[in-house]
Amino acid sequence: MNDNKSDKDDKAGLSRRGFLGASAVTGAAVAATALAGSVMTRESWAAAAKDSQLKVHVAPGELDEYYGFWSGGHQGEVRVLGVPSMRELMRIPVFNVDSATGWGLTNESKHILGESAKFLNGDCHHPHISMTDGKYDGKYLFINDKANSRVARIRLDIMKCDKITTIPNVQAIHGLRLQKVPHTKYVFCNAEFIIPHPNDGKVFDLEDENSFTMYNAVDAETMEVAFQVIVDGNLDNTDMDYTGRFTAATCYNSEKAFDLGGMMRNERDWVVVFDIPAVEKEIKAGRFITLGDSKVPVVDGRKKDGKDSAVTRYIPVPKNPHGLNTSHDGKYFIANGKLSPTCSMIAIDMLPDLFAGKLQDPRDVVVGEPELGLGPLHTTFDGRGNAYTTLFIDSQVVKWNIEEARRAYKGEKVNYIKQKLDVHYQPGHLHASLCETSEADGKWLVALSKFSKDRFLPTGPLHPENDQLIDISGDVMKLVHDGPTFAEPHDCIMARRDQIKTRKIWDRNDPFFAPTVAMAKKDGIKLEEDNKVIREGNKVRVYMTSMAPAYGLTEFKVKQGDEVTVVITNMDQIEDVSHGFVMVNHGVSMEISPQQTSSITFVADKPGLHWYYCSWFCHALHMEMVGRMMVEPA
Ligand code: CUK
Ligand code: CUA
Ligand code: CA
Repeated sequence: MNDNKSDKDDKAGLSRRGFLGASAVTGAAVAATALAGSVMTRESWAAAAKDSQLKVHVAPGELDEYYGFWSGGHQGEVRVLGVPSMRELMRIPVFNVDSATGWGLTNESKHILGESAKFLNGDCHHPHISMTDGKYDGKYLFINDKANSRVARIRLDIMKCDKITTIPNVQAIHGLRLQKVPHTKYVFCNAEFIIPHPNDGKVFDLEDENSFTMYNAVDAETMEVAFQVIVDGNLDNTDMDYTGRFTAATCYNSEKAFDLGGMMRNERDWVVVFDIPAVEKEIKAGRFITLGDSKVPVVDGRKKDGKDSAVTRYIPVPKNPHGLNTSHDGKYFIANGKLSPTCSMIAIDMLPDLFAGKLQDPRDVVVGEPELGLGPLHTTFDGRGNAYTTLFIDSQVVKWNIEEARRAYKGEKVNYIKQKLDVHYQPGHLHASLCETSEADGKWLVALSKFSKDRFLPTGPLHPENDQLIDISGDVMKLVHDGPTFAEPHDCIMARRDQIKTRKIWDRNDPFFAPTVAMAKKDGIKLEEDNKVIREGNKVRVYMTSMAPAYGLTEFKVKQGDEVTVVITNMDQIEDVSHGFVMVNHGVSMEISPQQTSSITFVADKPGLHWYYCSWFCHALHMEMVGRMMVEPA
């Protein structure tokens, strides 16, 4: 199967064969169920792929059926792809700095980044689209930043980030999901790592009761943190139900350990379930604390002396679970086993009884625990009663029937495994079209594979990842496309193209550049007409318009050491005529799209003549779209 693998790779156990060999041994125990489905060979899926190639091909001039939003992982951006072509349409810089658009350089983006503009890195994992009545409403996309504990919002009408919030008193925002019904009021996000409180360097022990992490809810409109809930253990992934009452999160570090061995000590970790209206009730009743300088209400969701809190329940599941997915029918929270070959199905309709104290054992709500294969990480749904789970170690996607798995748990002899498809290699997330909504349509599935190994032309030691497109519209999964991606999407989300409505040109009243408009107003400037230089001490503001192929000002004069702010308003009204502004040798670059105002501030620290030019090819005379900054020596 892997003819071009070197012996060296095989010895290191890193080849495809090596991985398979390892799983074949340990997989023997689960072989009874594992082999029940149709196992595809390389030959059979190649043949199957041929059939579906026509479906994937989006001919020149045609448009994709779906928008896909891909996390850019530790690269920090969001990428927009068309599905099924898997062509990259756009990049939305968020936690990174982007030289083309000027994200992280312009005043507008720095205003949005706020305090955290000092960080030039990010690590995003989970992009999710806002919902109304359990369906994507196309308004916003939210994404986490694990690296600097932030949550960002992207406006999908302009496909720009418009708000970023740093979550206080926690470290590493990881799992992130949205309220589905009645609409996305809250963005729920997990702080993964346990830290001491206060984290002032006096205590470093994690076993102390003042060491904990928190579950966080951000108001989707204001992007302010609405509340935090202290939990036992740590938090990995999360999702919400379709009633608006419960959310759930996986915990892999119930041990509160700080090393690998310690985190695997317990036979079981848990899924923690939150009763959101109960949290709101606690806050209303004043039963909360605050931490440090933060005003955010904090509710304690930990067990006290073995007794449950008013807002949480802990459901034991096999050790170190990872993904947490709500089935599209709203019936189950599915916790993915990772170290266990199983997924745990939690019946959401039994949770009210669990909270009401009517159940003997929290495990009573686990109504299915199908054995799927090695390393289940994430699960998605096709709207036809099937679930699809990634098997990291087996390098497969396994398709299984949800209700049959429930019946099997009760002892019935049913073969819930429908198919196992090889993917290449080691998949993390997977995502089916519309799968997080009640409209899951079972057409396309993307498996986000962590290793590409031999699938693409070699690119040196650093390899791309491999996002594979799988046709799930029929009874059999068919692999139809390999998509190389740069570091590391983790997760993606797909919406029907009619669910996303974008603007063609900017609205002059757009809040995105409102602070700049306010500044111009103070300076008595009409942005749409004026080409003027305003001086205030050593601060100089250069206002100009742009219209292909010329800037409103082709020269301006400042003094060495001046802090210069260039504000440009693009008066072009024609779709797609974006201009740029680059001041040579000053690290200055930005985008100004039709009807947009953009601004950037820098110090004119070198005397002499300095050219500026337009960086987006806008006109036959684009090269001539230039000007000069003349800096007089101090
Ligand atoms: S996590 Cu990366 S594969 Cu951050 Cu959603 Cu599971
Ligand atoms: Cu304006 Cu190029
Ligand atoms: Ca553990």
